[in-house]
Amino acid sequence: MPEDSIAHIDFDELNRKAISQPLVKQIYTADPSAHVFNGKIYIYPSHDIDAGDAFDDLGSHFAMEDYHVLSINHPAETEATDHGVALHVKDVPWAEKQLWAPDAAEKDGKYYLFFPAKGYDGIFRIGVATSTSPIGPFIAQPEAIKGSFSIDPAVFKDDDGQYYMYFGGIWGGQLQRWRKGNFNAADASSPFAHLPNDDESALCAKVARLSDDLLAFDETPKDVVVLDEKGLPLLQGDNDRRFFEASWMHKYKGKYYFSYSTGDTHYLCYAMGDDPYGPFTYAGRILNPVVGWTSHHSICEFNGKWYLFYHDSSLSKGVTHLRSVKVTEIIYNDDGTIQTIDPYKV
Ligand code: FUB
Repeated sequence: MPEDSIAHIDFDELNRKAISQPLVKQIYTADPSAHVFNGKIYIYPSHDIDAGDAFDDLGSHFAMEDYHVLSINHPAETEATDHGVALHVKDVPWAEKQLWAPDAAEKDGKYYLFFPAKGYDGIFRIGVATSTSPIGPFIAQPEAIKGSFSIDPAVFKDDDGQYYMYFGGIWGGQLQRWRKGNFNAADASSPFAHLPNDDESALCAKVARLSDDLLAFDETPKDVVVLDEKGLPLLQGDNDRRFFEASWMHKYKGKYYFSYSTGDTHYLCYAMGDDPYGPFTYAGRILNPVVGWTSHHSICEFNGKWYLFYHDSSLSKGVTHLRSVKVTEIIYNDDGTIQTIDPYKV
């Protein structure tokens, strides 16, 4: 739900209608990436703060400085444990600001926090930090991942033990500036410069297999192509369905589900495929718009049920950059499609 349409919302009423409540209320959190490690659910969110930056279409108001890890023992728990600061931007040598949506992975008892941040050159890249504990503290690598760019890393471990990173985001996420392989700094203040025309194929999220130590790309990132019902790539002008940001990958009954946010139309959508590289065919909406401009999620299995971790701005009464993470169950239809969730009961 865009910010300009919140003026008349009765937030007490909205919170009564909400299908779930914030998992933490003492801090603002967003972009929740949930994983089950050692039988417990760990949530890796952005830590939203009000740094005083004005709203703009580049997302300058998302000026986050650190990450906290949250945990719950079961999705029915109403209050998550906040494990405190796991990584601060001042401890990331290459990063200046804007710690946006992170993700985490575990391999051989070691934990990896993947995160985007803007460097001192104003360019978003993706870094990695490691820890012996799922709650950190995490120690950042001295440099961003070589060949990385843009935002919103999501790391998926396939059944064969290979790890893949899905990433990217348009507008303030700068993906459109990398269309020719190098960062295009022209028209720096415009979130729309360098986007394809509406009748051209939409910009795609990217996917790259990770190296064995999970600290590097093992290949040049490839396009995550989403096809329409005719087998044609979605068009850039198809704002209700095309990729904007917030990639996630999960596997259900042997199918790969690539899910993402449509950004300016505020949907969480998904597309299905038979291979981690795609192509994927658009399959529908997972979540209708929430209060707040952004929508961002993860999907996680726990004890045989599937859950959507998402956020909204209901606790802050609609402030775009002060969001709260929530969880609700996902229901699959027999054909593998996902039932669309309304975040507020009608
Ligand atoms: O939290 C900052 C940015 O907002 C994320 O990186 C995007 O996915 C959007 O949720």
